[in-house]
Amino acid sequence: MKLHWSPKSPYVRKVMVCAHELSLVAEITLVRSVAAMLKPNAQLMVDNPLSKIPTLLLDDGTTLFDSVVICEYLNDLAHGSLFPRDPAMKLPALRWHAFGDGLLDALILWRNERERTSPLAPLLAAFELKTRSSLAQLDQEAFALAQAPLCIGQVTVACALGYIDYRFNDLGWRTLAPRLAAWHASLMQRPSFKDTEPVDG
Ligand SMILES: N[C@@H](CCC(=O)N[C@@H](CS)C(=O)NCC(=O)O)C(=O)O
Repeated sequence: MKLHWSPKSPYVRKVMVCAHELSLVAEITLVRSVAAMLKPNAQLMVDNPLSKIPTLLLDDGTTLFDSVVICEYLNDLAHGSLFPRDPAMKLPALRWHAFGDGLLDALILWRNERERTSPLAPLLAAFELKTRSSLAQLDQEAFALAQAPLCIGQVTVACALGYIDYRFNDLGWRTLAPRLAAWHASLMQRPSFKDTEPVDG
């Protein structure tokens, strides 16, 4: 399998955390691919017309995207438990996944806007408000996040928090969400998260 990959992308990180947790890292060849909203990547678009990473190429030529599809594929391949089947576990897992991905989507748009020459102030304010509200809500869910077996939900929420550390360090999110910060700190002890911390390059 080949993965269009970057060490900076939080969506790629989701896939790599799952690959570590499922002992599949050795099966994946990483292809460093640059994906930027304003610069469609012709080589990447051969495999994914949306020019987004992560994109996974299987040995039979099949291509898979986006991140959650790849994560579920890897989970099935390894007969893992990152996508619970029991409805009592499945719905919270999918909700946390949607929450984490939605937060990531807002953070990426916030960063794009912030980097424009003349950013729209109301848009910046809206993204900040959504981020702060999400952190407050997730802080209330920290105990549940800690109690539930590790699944795609916690992986995604943790990757969103890692992206805040990487790109929005000045937000001081740990002060806003101390219980969430404690849960995050204990999760970061896992090799799957330690080995996938975002880095420039
Ligand atoms: N929903 C997608 C989001 C992937 C995504 O937006 N990745 C960014 C990199 S962090 C990207 O490829 N951006 C390029 C673009 O939007 O053109 C997923 O979960 O895989």
